[in-house]
Amino acid sequence: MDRDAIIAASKKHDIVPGKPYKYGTAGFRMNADLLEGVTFRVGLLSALRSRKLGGQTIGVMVTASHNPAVDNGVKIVDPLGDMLEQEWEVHATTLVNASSHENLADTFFKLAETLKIDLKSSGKVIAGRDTRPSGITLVTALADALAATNTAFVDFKILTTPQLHYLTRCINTEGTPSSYGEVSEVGYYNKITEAFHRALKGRKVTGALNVDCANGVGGPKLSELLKHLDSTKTGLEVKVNNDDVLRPEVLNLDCGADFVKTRQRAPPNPKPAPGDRWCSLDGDADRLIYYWVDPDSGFFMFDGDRIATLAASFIGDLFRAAGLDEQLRIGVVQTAYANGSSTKYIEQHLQLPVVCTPTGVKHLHHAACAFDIGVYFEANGHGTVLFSSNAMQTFKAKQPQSPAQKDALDTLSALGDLINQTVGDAISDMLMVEVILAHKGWSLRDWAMTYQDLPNRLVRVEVGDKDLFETTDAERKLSKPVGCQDEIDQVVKKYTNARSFARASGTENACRVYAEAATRSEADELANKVSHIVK
Ligand code: NG1
Ligand code: ZN
Repeated sequence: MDRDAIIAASKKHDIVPGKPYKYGTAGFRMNADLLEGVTFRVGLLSALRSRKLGGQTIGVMVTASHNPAVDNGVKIVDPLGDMLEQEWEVHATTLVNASSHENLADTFFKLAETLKIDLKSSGKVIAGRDTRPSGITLVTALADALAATNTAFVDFKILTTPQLHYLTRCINTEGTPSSYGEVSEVGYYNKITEAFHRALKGRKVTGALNVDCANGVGGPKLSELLKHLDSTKTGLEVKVNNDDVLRPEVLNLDCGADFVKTRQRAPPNPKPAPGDRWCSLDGDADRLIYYWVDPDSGFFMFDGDRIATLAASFIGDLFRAAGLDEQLRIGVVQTAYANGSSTKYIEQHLQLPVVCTPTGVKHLHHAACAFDIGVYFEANGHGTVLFSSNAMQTFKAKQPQSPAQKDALDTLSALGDLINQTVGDAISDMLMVEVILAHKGWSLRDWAMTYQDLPNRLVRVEVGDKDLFETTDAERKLSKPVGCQDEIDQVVKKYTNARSFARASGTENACRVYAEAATRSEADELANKVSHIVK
């Protein structure tokens, strides 16, 4: 590999000095103007990563998800479609913070030496980007880094984040017994829609579904997927809304899953009519929130916790019907942001174990792998259901003792193919929800009745230095600043069924305070008081 070539290419993609570049929960994410040099350097790192893993293909996704249109981000996807290994996040940060083009080249070769990477071997990287116009410049910077390091590169252009994860896994498993699917966007649609038809087992979805696509990449991709669905067979009639990707400024603006979850209301446009079924995707289509306007009681939201409980309850029923409940283990993984009522419902009503992990999908994903079936969702609607290969094999190998058992085993198999196994996927999760509601014969009202959320409030608190805040116990307690947690505990004690915690955000320069309590006013008051403690 040629040092001069790396330096020459780097000079075309200068880095803005003096910024705190850190590979966080969402990779590098910030104003797009700061990202060109960062993305070039991420290209260098992915070239190393691919070679370290014996030439397997690494994915790079350029997106800032639910953040405003002026932002962008870049993150690395490991060969099986999971997030970049944690140890390498540190290498990414080191490389991106190199002080000059020459220092960058030195850091690159030093990393290769320390990590015992054979730079003469071959490497391959693929990329995808959301609909942000800045993505084009960033992918060009990435491509230049890969050219300078003789790394094969395929640009899949505009994709949802979960599609890029899917493609990464497909490429690396192609031609093996664990092949994940055809390496193309059409392959993704074929796999999911075939599994959706199969999972319904002749049942029909009732009622049209309106989808708010946040004016992001989910809009055109959902429209593409719908071409592969036969609504006369499935009954699923989808109306695609907020799919304007030609005006970048409207991306995530007053719409999308993040808007609905944080404002706890429907997007103003188009206004949902009472009784209509709605769901929202976020800007890169990896988060999903359902909602409807109850003709009597008004807006009602089904967030990640609701989706997790729905999936866990259905799969639990299928396990019993298939006679697998003694043999395979289902578990649910949540974060501290999960509503206390959902946790109670899973543990006490569904009788399933719940594990709490720190925020960030990589933590949830990892914990979910410990179960035969691991259901994981962040409250914000990002999540999926992981099926172990042992579970998938068991569904196929087990001899059914009755038609009902066969039905359950077939449905489980189909769900394993329908649900994206690499990462949370709003489109695939949406079809999963539709399958479950069709099987249960449930309306959104039935789903809403399963448990009652505790009123809650999430507040963003500006602090001088968020790094002063350190947590323990899966982020449920502050270990630093010393004394802060005691003050929080004292306040929480004064409220009924209350819980509150504070932590530094991993994606923004602020702290977040979460509070829940028996009533709306108590939850608000508690959130306020804890915010004052943190400030
Ligand atoms: P931070 O900023 O660390 O709270 C936010 C979300 C996470 C996760 C990441 C990545 C909340 C409270 N936090 O993390 O759940 O999705 O962004 O996008 O929603
Ligand atoms: Zn997202």
